[in-house]
Order: sequence, then structure tokens, then C-alpha cells
Amino acid sequence: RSVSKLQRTGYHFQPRKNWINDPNGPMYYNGIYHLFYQYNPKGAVWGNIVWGHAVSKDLINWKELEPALYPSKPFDKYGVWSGSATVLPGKGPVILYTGVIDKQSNEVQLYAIPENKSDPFLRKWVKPKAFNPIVVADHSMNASVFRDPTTAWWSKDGHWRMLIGGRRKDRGMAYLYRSKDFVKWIQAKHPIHSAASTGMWECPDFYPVSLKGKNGLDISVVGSSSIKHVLKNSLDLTRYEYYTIGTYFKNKDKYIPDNTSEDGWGGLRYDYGNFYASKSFFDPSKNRRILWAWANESDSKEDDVKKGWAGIQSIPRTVWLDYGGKQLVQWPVEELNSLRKKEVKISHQKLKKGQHVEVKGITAAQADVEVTFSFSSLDRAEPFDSRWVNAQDLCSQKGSKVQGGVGPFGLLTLASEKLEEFTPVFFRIFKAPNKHVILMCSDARSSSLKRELYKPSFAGFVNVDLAKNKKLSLKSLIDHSVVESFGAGGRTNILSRVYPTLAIKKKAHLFVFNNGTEHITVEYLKAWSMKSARRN
Ligand code: DQQ
Repeated sequence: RSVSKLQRTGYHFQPRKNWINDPNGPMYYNGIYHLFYQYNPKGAVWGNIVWGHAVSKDLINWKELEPALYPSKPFDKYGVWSGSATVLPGKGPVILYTGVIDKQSNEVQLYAIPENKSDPFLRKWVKPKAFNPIVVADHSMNASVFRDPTTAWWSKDGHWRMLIGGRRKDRGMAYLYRSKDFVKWIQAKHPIHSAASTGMWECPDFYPVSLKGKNGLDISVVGSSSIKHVLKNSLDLTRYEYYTIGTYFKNKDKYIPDNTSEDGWGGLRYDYGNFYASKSFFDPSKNRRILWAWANESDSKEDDVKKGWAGIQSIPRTVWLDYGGKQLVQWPVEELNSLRKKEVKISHQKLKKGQHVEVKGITAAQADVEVTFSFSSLDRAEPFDSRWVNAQDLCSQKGSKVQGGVGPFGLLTLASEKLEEFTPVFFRIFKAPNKHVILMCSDARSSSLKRELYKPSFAGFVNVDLAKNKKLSLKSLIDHSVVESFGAGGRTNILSRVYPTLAIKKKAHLFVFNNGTEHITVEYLKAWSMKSARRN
């Protein structure tokens, strides 16, 4: 019991018990946010999947309802897998999801509608007999890797369009379908996009972003010169996601990534940590696009069974296009701030080489921290070796304890008093021939004295220019077994799952640290104890 309680999150979404994975069909409808999720009502391991359902008015406090979809028809007898919601103007929401028809995992696509649209929580969903399944794989496709329909968008040619993830040999595919009435769907001649050697594309997500400002766009906005499109895929082979930014040529029904964003393993990522099967939706009430993702456990199956639960959802993040249009930026939804209680501040705190200073006075196991670090010179930056292409490998070589020039500096989260355990989240700056290279790490290796855990040195590079402004900001959401961090204003983000044995509850501490020869200043730090969210 105690283990289960200690590692449960205070404000990340998780159901009362059992297994969860992908977020499904997130939407805003009639003043209510809906979150569905892959859920095993019978245990803490993957299986018996139904669509769990929770509703909220603020994306932070949730009410869990009965499952919305569960296997009930021959065409979804072996699973109701991931899918999306589309709100049809004047008609209300429709869910598109994947049904598994046999033990070989052959998949078809189905639709479901609310039994009673005037129920504010849309508790009950029905799968109409007419037209279901709405899409089946054709003879040229592999039906066991054909799933996860997206939200549909509407075009002026009178058609709805949506994507389904798939694979041809080892080529990742985003199949395109269109429909006039949302029930009879026709496959387009070509996939909207595909990429060699990327394997199955799970949970594709496709949406427009504005070239100016942080506002989100409804999925059906197309074609003008002031927007770009984003295509995200979850790569089954590595369990990583990547996205590209590009142009949707609607007359040709093709999406082409910009030459600054690469398809495949080396591509851009929403998050360089534990973050998979993500899905976004447009929130018309605040004109923003919101992104959810599943963060799996990093402990063993046996531990999950003991705990009685496994899997959480990330904090919902607002997502927009960075100025320059080359990458996305993400930030926790503003509603999260309503959980802030006691606040502490630090300013103009110098950190010499090897120094760490405690941030006292908050509940460090359940906290929100925002900090800006500055330094007066980049002269001491270590030389960058061009063979260091993989950030995670570099982080495992140059951990927080390896002294550097400019950095490592950052936070020691979930730290025990004597630092037997801590999860460092930090930056380290290198000098390459014509630029500086910034590494951001969230290193779980020292997070727990417990051995049988997956403790990766998650890391990503940060693409900002330090020449003008010698500052770097970091925000970490610390929540018992989660450290979810946002570097440089949300340009590089890393979610880690960690399981300290000493740094728990009141025995968890938070520090700022520097282990580079260049002095670092904590310009400004604010940290808050966080209240727990309501989640039942
Ligand atoms: N999870 C679902 C699939 C999806 C995968 C099954 C991604 O629909 O492809 O639980 O995590």
C-alpha cells in the first residue's frame, strides 16, 4: 500500500487504479473538457483495453466516469484501440477509433456517437450499426498495422479528411481518407506522407499552426500563407515520437516537411523523455492547441502489479510554433497555476563551481519551479566534438557530476538530504566552430537507490541563440514519481519517471547547482508547493 501511495502523482492525471496508456479523443464540448484513455479495468498491466473517460472544467481537476467504449461488437471484440474525436458543426462529437477483430490483431476503423448529446458529460456512447466499420484495410495493406485515426478536418471541397497510421514493409505511412457524410469513407490515391525505414506510425497527429503568435488553430484551417502544418508520428520501433513542420498542399492532398525538419529518428521531438502516443486538440474556448501524452512507468511489471496502477498522462501543454517557424514550443496550460500554494523566491544567487544551494520552504516532492540562470561569458565552454550527435549518449558521458566549463548547472530535483538520490535537470554549453551547442539533460541514473528500474539519461539539444542573451530558463514540474521539465521557455522538454526511496514526501529536497568553472547566477527563481488535483 505504502509504495503505491508514495509514487502516485498529486496533480498529473491518473485514474484511481489500474493500467492506462494513450490519451484518446481529447476535446472541448459544451463547456467541458473530455479525456479518454486506453485503460485496463482489470489490472495494472496492458490488456482488456477499454476507453476510460474523465471530464473536467479546467484540464486539471477531473471526474472519472464509467468507460465510454468497451468491446461489444464482433468488429471490436479484441480491443477498442486508440482514436480521436471530431466535433461536427451543428451535429456534435463523433469518435473515430480502431477496433481489433481477431487474435492476429487485424484492425478496422469504427465510429461512435453520444447516446444522448444533452447529457453534459456524454457518458454513454453507441456504435451505430449502419456503416460500421467505416474503414477496412484494402488487399494491398497490412491490416495488423493499420490504426489510430486522427481528428478529421473539413475542406471547402465538401469533404472531411482524416489519417490512419500504418506501415508498408518498413515504411511508415499516414493513409488519407475522405468522406462527404462522415460515414462513407474513401481512400485517397496516396498517403498524405510516408517515410522510409521508420516502421509503423502509431497515433499520427496532423494540424495547422500559426506563423505568428501563440494562438492555436482549428484543425480545418488550411491553405493561407500565414500557417504551417505539423505531422507527428509515434514510432513503434523505438517508442519515440517525432514531428515535422511543413506545408499541406491541399489540392494534391500531400504534406511535405520543410527541409529544416527531418523525418525519422533524428527528427524533432515534443519531448526527449518518456512521452508517447500523444494527441492534440484545439480548444476554442481559449483559442489554443493542447497536447496530451502518455508517460509509461519506468519500474518493473511486478512493481506495477504491487502498486495496483501504471501509467500517467503528461500535464496538458499548450503548443505553438516558435518564431522563425522551425520548431514548436510547449508550456503547461495556465490552469495548472491554480494549484500553486506557498511560494518561495531566490534572486541574484551566485553559484560557484561545485556549489549547490537548497530551495527551502516548499513541499519539494510536489512542486512547480521556474528559474532563470545567467552567466557573464561563454569563453569557458568546452569544445564540442562533432561526433556527438546523440544527446542522450552525451548526457550519460557528461553527467551532472562531471565538471565542465559553462555548466552543468540546473536543478537537483527529488533529492535526499545527503544526495544519495537526486534527479538532476541541467544545461551544459559547448563551443562548436561557428556556434554554441546547448545540451539539456534529465538524468535518472542517480534518481533512486533501487536497482531494478529503467534509469535513462534523457537529453535533447536546445536551439536558442546565447550570443545576445546569456541566460537560460528552466521549469520543472515535480510530482513524486515525475519530473516534467521545460527548457528555454518550452523549446526542449523532458519528462522523466523516477522512484526515489529516500527523497520522498517531506524528505525530498530541491537544490540549484553549478558544476562548471564559469560562475552561474540564479537571476530569479520562484518555486511553489502544489496542491493535489481532484481526480475522482
Ligand atoms: N496503443 C494502442 C494502439 C496504439 C498504441 C493500443 C500506441 O491503438 O497504436 O493500446 O501506444
